[in-house]
Amino acid sequence: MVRALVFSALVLLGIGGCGSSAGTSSDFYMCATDARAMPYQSGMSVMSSTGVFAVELLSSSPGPPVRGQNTWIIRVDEVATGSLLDELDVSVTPRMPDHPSHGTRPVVVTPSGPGTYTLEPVYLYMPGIWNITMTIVGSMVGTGTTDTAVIPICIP
Ligand SMILES: [Cu+2]
Repeated sequence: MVRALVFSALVLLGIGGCGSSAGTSSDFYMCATDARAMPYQSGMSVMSSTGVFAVELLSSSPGPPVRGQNTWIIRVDEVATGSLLDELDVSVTPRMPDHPSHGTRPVVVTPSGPGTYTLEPVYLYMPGIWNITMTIVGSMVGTGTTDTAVIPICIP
């Protein structure tokens, strides 16, 4: 009996750690009230941190992204020239800013057209805010440029 109670308490703590900070009894994360997220829209775009690259999220499948497995297609261009950039070295790391202790499955990046890359799996297995960080290395830009871009997505 004592054992069962301890187990229940641990389970509740576990759920609390990934649930809404608003303290509701719902198991849906309150995406609408979290100002850190960008609402998903196909074609949404972000600038890399020093403004060299623009990254457009052409599509998420499913879209909006769901809890679990997603496939993303992004397109990268050079802001200064508007050129689509092929042959970039793109690596992708999804992390939850509220849960520094875990990541997720490795994301495989596959070139799939002019300036276009397929990201799979984008495995967002918990509700809450995920920062999808893309580290982009462009040896053809300037004398070689590395920059990062982040798409913040909320999973309900
Ligand atoms: Cu988490």
